[in-house]
Amino acid sequence: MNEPKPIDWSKLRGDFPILGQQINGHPLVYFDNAATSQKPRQVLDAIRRYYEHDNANVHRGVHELSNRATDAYEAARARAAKFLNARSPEEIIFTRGTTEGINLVAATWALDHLKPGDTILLTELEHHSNLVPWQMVAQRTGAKLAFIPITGDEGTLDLSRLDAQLADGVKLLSLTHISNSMAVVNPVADICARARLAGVVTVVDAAQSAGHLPLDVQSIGCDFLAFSSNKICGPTGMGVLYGRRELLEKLSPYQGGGEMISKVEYFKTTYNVPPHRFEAGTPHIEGAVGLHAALDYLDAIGRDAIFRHDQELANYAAERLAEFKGIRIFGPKRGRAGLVSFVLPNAHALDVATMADQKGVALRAGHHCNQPLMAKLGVPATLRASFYFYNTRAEVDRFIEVLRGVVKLLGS
Ligand code: C6P
Repeated sequence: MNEPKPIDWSKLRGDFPILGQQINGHPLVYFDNAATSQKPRQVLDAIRRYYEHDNANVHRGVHELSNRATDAYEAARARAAKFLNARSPEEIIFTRGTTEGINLVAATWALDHLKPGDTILLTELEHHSNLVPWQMVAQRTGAKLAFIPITGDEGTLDLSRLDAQLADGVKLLSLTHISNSMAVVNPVADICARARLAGVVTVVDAAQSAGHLPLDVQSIGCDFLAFSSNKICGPTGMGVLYGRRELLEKLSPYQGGGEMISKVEYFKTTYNVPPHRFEAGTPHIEGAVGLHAALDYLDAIGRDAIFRHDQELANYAAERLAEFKGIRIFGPKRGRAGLVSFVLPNAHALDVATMADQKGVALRAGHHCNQPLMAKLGVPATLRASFYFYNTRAEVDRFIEVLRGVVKLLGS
């Protein structure tokens, strides 16, 4: 077998104009990638090219520019289908991001199907975007919520009772692939297989996994999967919802308006076929163009290699952080995804992040939209460093050096 060609990570870093700058007189160390990633020139150029040459509205015109815009938009859909190994582009709905993707399933499948006594199964790891929409559905339908528990500070799921939980009136299971606070990678293929055996519809929140490891919706076996473009080198305000064709065909529309119809009369409307039925109004065309470029960019590197790179940085950061006395590091000891959350003794996370920023290090501090999880862990907030393929070991060393200075100043 041929050895894979070694990747020149520092050359890739050169594709990101934003990373070369100084912040507060220090070189920028950008460790907030789980919130949003930076964008390579290739994505910025694709958006610029689109506006300079092809800009028009889609699916409506008979003129050349409209045809080009439509082609670009639909080519992005086909590219997203390939990225996820969906069976066809018709299974790809463009959204504003993961949050809207999950809300779309909640507002359509869940409101159509759930009734009092049914259960929606989630995990204790979920981001508010994969919790609040289900609370709203529960309030409206009379369904109840149940949670797969986690095991302490490692945050891995306790799946020992999963089959019994699934058998207890569960109609829908929605779970994150990678936890944005705990760096846990959930075994989604195994969990979805068990859910399918129990006749349960599955939703995977891939916000933290889509740009970090290979994703194959057919081998995961989920019914729906959502991700955001902004976390994977693409533009903000753009996202993808994959839905299994058999389900999409039977789904009620999400919002009403242009594009989602096939015939409108004053008192009734016949709806368009999926995926257009779920995309009312003028879509985020340049978002699709930029996302297309981002998917090409990531796949030219290889998501396996990206995962190994990010994981190695996260392991190294966790190892170096363990040098701090009294530190509490969250997440699994083995198999951590590319981020690390931690709490320093006697130091408020926000103070630490603000002081680190003075030295050019961008961290995130807070509950990371995981308030129930933070309550479960008994902390108001954590500090989080999250990595991407353009980050380096030298940046981790710089982060540790800055953190040492902060701890010394705070006397913690
Ligand atoms: N997390 C962070 O951790 P949107 O805002 O729709 O692009 O993504 C929401 C979302 C859903 N699920 C998970 C697991 C997530 O991590 C996120 C976004 C960001 O910094 C913002 S809180």
